[in-house]
Amino acid sequence: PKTLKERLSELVPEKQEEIKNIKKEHGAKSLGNVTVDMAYGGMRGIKGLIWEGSVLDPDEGIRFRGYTINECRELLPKADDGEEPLPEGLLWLLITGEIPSKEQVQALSAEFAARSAIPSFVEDLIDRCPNTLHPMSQFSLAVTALQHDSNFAKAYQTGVNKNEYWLYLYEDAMDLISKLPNVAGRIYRNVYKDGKVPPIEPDRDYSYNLAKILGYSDNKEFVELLRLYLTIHSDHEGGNVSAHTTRLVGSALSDPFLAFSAALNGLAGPLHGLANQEVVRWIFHMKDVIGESPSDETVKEYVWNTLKSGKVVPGYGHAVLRKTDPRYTAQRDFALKHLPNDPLFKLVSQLYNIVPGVLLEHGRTKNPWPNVDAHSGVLLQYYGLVEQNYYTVLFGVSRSLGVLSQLIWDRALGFPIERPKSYSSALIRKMFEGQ
Ligand code: AMX
Repeated sequence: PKTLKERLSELVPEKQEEIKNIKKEHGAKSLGNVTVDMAYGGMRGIKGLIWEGSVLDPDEGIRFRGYTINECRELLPKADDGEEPLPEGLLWLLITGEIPSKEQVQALSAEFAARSAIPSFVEDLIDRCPNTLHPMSQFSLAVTALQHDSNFAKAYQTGVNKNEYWLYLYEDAMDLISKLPNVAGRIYRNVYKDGKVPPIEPDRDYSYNLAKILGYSDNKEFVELLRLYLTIHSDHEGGNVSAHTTRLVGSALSDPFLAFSAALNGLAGPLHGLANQEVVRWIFHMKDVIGESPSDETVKEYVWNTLKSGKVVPGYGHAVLRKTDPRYTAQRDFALKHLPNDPLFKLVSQLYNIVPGVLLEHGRTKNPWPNVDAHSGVLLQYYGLVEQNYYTVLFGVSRSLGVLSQLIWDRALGFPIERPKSYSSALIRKMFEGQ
């Protein structure tokens, strides 16, 4: 069977041709109106990006290359000992639009393991970080440092033809994804354990190896959880902060290491990826204040108190989604199957019954339903990975799959440097009030 790079090499010219035709046929057509409110409002609703890997429907949720999360769970190849999809297969799907064979996915697992070593100066850099430095900051630092070995940056310096950019981009993307378990695992071991990092096993899948480095691979259910986790956090179309940052920074022809470390800095914000940490912190605080098995009434009061003190309810709301996030539902399914009686899961379920009603009554948020981050922490807690400040690092490992898939295409399709137009408020007044 073909390797991923071989298949991609066939697809690139086809896709280039397709885009040329789309632009020729539809290039002058409008995707919608841009209002002053949109310009002030975080560009919400402006359709101004092309993103091939996934599209987010407000009601239905994400589809990866046209496949829902449930379809991916069913169709993507599994490990011999597992039922959840292997994220390697999702990467293949995101890059090519095709469901790979089990053999092709196994080849990717082996390739990731073979490329996984990180330079010793990056190990030293991570080891020198104080344990008080947030794991996401350490993660971003280390990814920036991996830039040292960027194929793309080197090729650019030697004056490679721009038609070949994507080939180097591809190598960097594969290197970066492969090295993330060693980076993320080392941070975890340093900050929370004894600093000893076990080796990657060349014949095991990516999620198993990440679980191993973290110290949880003896638990098959945890490995399964990681397979699901890494699959569903990978991509959420192009406008979210981490995806858009990767695109934006990469468009300056900064290499994938620089683009992805910038994305991690955005993922580290509490309104984006850090929400998974914040959810657990918020629930623990709730337990401290109102006890382990609170009544619905006291939970409701706690949620109201959060809102009244001018804070967000973490894990709820979304800029695009208007229904329960299918990534939430997939994790809830997992919990119902593997930890139905866990007390923390019961609290998460109780919140699911109560928070949307409160947010609706509060009347501000456009979407009262839970997002992916409302559920991920409770699963990790159950298996003993209790250090919530670490959770966004796992989100980051997964997000690499989606954003780097697209970055390869950005260069293959010759997307230009991003440079939207801005106005000042003074100019807005002048434009619409005259004078
Ligand atoms: N709790 C309280 N208020 C909320 C809220 C929540 N969960 N979600 C939205 N709101 C408020 C907004 O702060 C805003 O208030 P304002 O009018 O006073 O400025 C108002 O409702 C309207 O916001 P919106 O249009 O519904 O949302 P948005 O597109 O501006 O923001 C998001 C989306 C996710 C940032 C927001 O819902 C939020 O802050 N949620 C909590 C944090 C969170 O879970 N983030 C993770 C999202 C998923 C991810 O990226 N990983």
